[in-house]
Amino acid sequence: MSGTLGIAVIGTGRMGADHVRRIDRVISGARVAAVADPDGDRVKEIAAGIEGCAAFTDPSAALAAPGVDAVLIASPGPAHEATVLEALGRELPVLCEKPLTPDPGGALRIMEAEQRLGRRLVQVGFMRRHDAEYERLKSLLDAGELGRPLFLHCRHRNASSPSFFTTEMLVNDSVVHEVDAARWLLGQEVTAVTVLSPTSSAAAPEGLRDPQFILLETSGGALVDVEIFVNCGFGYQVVCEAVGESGSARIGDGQSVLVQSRGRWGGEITQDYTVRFADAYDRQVRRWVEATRRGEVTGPGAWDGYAAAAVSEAGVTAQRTGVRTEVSLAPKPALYA
Ligand code: ISE
Repeated sequence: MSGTLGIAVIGTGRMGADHVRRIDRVISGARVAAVADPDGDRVKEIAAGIEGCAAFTDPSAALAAPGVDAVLIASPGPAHEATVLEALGRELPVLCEKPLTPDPGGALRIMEAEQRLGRRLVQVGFMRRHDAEYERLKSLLDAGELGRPLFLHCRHRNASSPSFFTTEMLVNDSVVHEVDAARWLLGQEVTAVTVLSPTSSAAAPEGLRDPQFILLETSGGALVDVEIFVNCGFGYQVVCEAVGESGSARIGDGQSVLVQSRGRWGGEITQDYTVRFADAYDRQVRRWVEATRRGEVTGPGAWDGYAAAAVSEAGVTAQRTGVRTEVSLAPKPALYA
C-alpha cells in the first residue's frame, strides 16, 4: 500500500494505551484510526487526543470503522481469539499481544482460519525478539560462538502483580515470554515442563503461588530454567544466560549507567516492562507496520502463538499436579513451514 496504514487498537489498558502513543507519536507510515475499550470514558479520552480517531466500546465496531486497514490487539488474553477471528473474517492484518490465546484450542482455531484464507495475516507480540540484547544473543548462538547450547538460565521478575493476576498467569502470561524466547533462540520446540514452588513470598497476594521455578526440556536436549517472581518488590528484571559447549553469554543485567557517589556504587533497576522493553516495542511495531504495508508478515506468527499456548497448557497442568508434563503439539501445517 502507498498511503498511511490506519490501525484499530483494541484494548486501551496499560499496553494498549502505550501502543496508541507509539503509533501516534513514534512510528511513521501509520495512524490510529480507531480505538475500542469497554471503559467508554477512557476510550473517548484517548481518541480525543488523536486527529481522525474514532472511539468504540465494541471491538467489532472498531474493526468495521472507515479507514481501518489493520488491527493491534491489546485486550486481555482470553478476549484475543474472538477479535483475531473477526479480523481474519475481514482479511485485516493483525498484531496481537501475547499470549495469542491462553489455551492451545483457541490458537488452533486461529490457524485454521488462516489456512482457510490461504495466507498468514497474524503476528504475535513477542517483543523480546525485537530487543537489541536478545537479537545479539540470538546471533551469537546462530553463529555457533557458544557451541551447542546446553542451558538457558532465566530470571523474570516483576515489582508487583496486578490485582487480577492468578497463579496460572505466572505460566501463561509471564513465562510464556521465556517459552517463546527459548524456542526462537534455540530453534527447538519445548517438549516437557516441570514446575516447583517454594513457600510463597509474604509479598504475594493471598492465594497467589509466587515465586515459582519452571524447568523446560527441549527437542534438542537443552534445559531451560526460569525463576518467575511477579512480586519481587524491587523492579522489573529479565535476565537470560545461555551456556553452550564452548562459552556462555548473559543479557539483562541492565548496567547502562554505573553511578559512584557517597561511598557507594550502583545503577538503577527499571520498574516496568514498558520502560525495559520500550525500544523493543518500538522496533516491533515499526517492523510490523513496514511489513504490513508491503503485504507481508515477518514476525512470530500464529504457529508460534500456538506452540507457546501448548507449552502453557502443559505448564499449568505441571503446576497443579506437581508432575513433569509432556507438551502435546499438533503437526505443523504447511502454511507455517
Ligand atoms: C505482562 O503481561 C508482560 O508481558 C510482562 O512482560 C511480564 O513481565 C509480566 O509478567 C506480564 O504479566
